[in-house]
Amino acid sequence: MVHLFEWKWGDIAAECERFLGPRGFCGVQVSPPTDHIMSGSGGEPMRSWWERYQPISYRLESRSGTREEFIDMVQRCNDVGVRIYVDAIINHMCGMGRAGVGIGGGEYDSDEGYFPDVPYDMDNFNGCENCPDCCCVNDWTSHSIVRDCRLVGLIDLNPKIPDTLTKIVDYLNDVIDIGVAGFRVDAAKHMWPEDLESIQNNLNDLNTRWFPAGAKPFFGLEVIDYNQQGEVNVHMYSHLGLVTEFRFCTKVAEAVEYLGAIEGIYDPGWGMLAPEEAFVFVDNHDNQRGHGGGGETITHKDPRQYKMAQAIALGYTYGHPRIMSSYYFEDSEEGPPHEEDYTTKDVIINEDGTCGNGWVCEHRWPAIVGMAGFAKAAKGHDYINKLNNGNEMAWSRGDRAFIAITNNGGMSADINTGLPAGTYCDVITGCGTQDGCTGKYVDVDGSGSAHIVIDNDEEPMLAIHVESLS
Ligand code: LM2
Ligand code: CA
Repeated sequence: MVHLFEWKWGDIAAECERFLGPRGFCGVQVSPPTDHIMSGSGGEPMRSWWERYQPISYRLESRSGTREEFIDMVQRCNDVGVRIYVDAIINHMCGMGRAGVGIGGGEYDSDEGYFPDVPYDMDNFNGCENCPDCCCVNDWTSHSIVRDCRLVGLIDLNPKIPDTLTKIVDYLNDVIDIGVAGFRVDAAKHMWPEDLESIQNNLNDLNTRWFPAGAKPFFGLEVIDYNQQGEVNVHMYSHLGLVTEFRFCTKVAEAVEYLGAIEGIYDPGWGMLAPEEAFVFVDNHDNQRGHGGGGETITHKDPRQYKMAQAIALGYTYGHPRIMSSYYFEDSEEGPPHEEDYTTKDVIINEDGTCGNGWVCEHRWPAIVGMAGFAKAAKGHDYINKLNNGNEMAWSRGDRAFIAITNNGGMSADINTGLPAGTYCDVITGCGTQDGCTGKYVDVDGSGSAHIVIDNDEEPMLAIHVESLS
């Protein structure tokens, strides 16, 4: 899955057809599709990315486009086998003290609980009775304060009220019927697991135009858990879907510094989720800019480390990986690349396949696309250690895939790859074009052995898999 953060629906549709489908990507996480506030009042940043985390209605009109454009994107992506996952903001609406008209035309006044377009009124929200002082989340060890009070002052929905549950379910069913495959649930930690379960129990099956009868939506639940004593933790949600594992970001950063740490990525002692329960990423839209609890995070700003981290995330066996696709930013609050009037700029694709107009498109970096193919080919196949010299590692995934990675400036060794004999294309340096292998060739002999050479310290990996047989 790739998160096309802040992309417009038309650009996503085009990307599904011209790139993601052909390259075997499974799905796209899209930015929140609903009507939202426009930030910029009282000295706050103009049109920040975070305005989309303050919905004011479930009308599908946002900075990314209209309802028609959303529907068109879902259809076109599904038609080429790429699923759409909606970032669902169902814990809250906008911040207190905000009133006006949303980008999609919905009226709102949070202090009055006035969201007529849904419609919601004050009765749909949690009150302040059980939220001492600020009525906000101010005690992370109180699970009820975390769930029932206002996260950074955002008016908090109460899905235990039947009408609130219905409204949330109607919104999710609307996009399910359009053809989305599931959800990333924002701030799931701030919702009671049993409420999420009630929501799930009321959802429609996926649209049978693209999915088998009876298929249920995917859930990726956002729970930030750094193993703090007494706090809400990821295990409380793992029966409801995949759960974000933020400690993976720290672990992968450690592994980039010292490769031998790869085998310690899954650390039950840290309270981490079991591998098959975890939704993982090198960075996400929050921690790449110091939001959402921070932590040491590697981003596109350090390309060498980032490519290594993605090779580990996509090559190792911990969790279900999501790739971040960003826009360039200086300030942590700034919104996507925009025109004078703040409409989001188109994603331009350059001659060489990179993106223009301020879009980073990490998912198009050859080493990362190559590793996405590796992950797909290797999925479900065991990690088999082939070499562990501390800062020089190599492993296979069953007899399907093999990767070598070094932090020693280069590598030259004969290694048993575990793969069938043949000539493979290294997916880090090439492959992936219609004209065949554009990178290094690797000859695997009848015993599975190959001479592995890594000579570019900017991309100190080599990876081959059964689908990169040339
Ligand atoms: C999340 N996790 O549960 C995200 O990790 C987090 O980044 C989101 O906050 C949060 N949920 C709500 O969806 C982001 C951003 C905040 C921003 C909120 C709402 O990190 O800074 O808060 O979205 O847009 C902003 C202002 C904040 C203000 C709040 C309410 O930055 O100062 O609080 O709006 O008006 C008074
Ligand atoms: Ca809540």
